[in-house]
Amino acid sequence: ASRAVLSTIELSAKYDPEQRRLMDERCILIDEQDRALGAADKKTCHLMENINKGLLHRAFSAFVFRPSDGKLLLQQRATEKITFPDMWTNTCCSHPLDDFEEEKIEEEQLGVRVAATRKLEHELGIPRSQTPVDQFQYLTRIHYLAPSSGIWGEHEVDYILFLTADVTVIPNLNEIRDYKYVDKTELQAMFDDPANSFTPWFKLIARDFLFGWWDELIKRKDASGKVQAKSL
Ligand code: DMA
Ligand code: MN
Repeated sequence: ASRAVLSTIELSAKYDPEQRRLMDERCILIDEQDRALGAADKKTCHLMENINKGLLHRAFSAFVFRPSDGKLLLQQRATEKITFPDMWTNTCCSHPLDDFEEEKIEEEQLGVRVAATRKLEHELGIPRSQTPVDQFQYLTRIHYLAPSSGIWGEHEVDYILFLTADVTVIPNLNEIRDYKYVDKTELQAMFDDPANSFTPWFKLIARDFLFGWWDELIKRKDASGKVQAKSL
């Protein structure tokens, strides 16, 4: 997509002021081979009008598992979120930013690892010391497109990161409404209950990858109790 043809809008006062401010963050633009092309603000990147012209950016989805029982930490997005409000989803998703030199480093997925550590602290209040960048296991990256409501949507190459760690959660209520730990059976029961809504990427990752990887995670629990995920 050429920058010249991109659309923008004025964010109305109906949106939460903090979430409006965060729309000024600068995402990393990429091509379909995940090669960096430049940067654009988060607002521009998430307008369906631009996504329909091919605009694509880099993202991550982090999944934190509790070592003692292998349960996955889920979050419910805050009502204040501009995209996909109130939906249940994996532990934390966001974008490596062009605003930070470290988050642009591609070797060993360092940029997305640093961004995951930053956002686990911002959204869930998890101290950075509990999420060292080298402890994340990189599984794969997926290219997906999903409309949200109204003018908004997602179009990303999403890096999937697993972390098995004991974490202290102090929720940032501007970002998340609720959180809970679930095992596979409990997650399936949540999916089966029509009262719950889920983000499209979490449904996709759960269907195609998560349930299989989760088995590996549990099987590979070694004598020390440390859980290892299989990298594909
Ligand atoms: C964006 O997540 C990333 C993915 C993988 C959908 P998000 O909307 O939670 O990001 P942010 O909270 O930074 O806007
Ligand atoms: Mn995005």
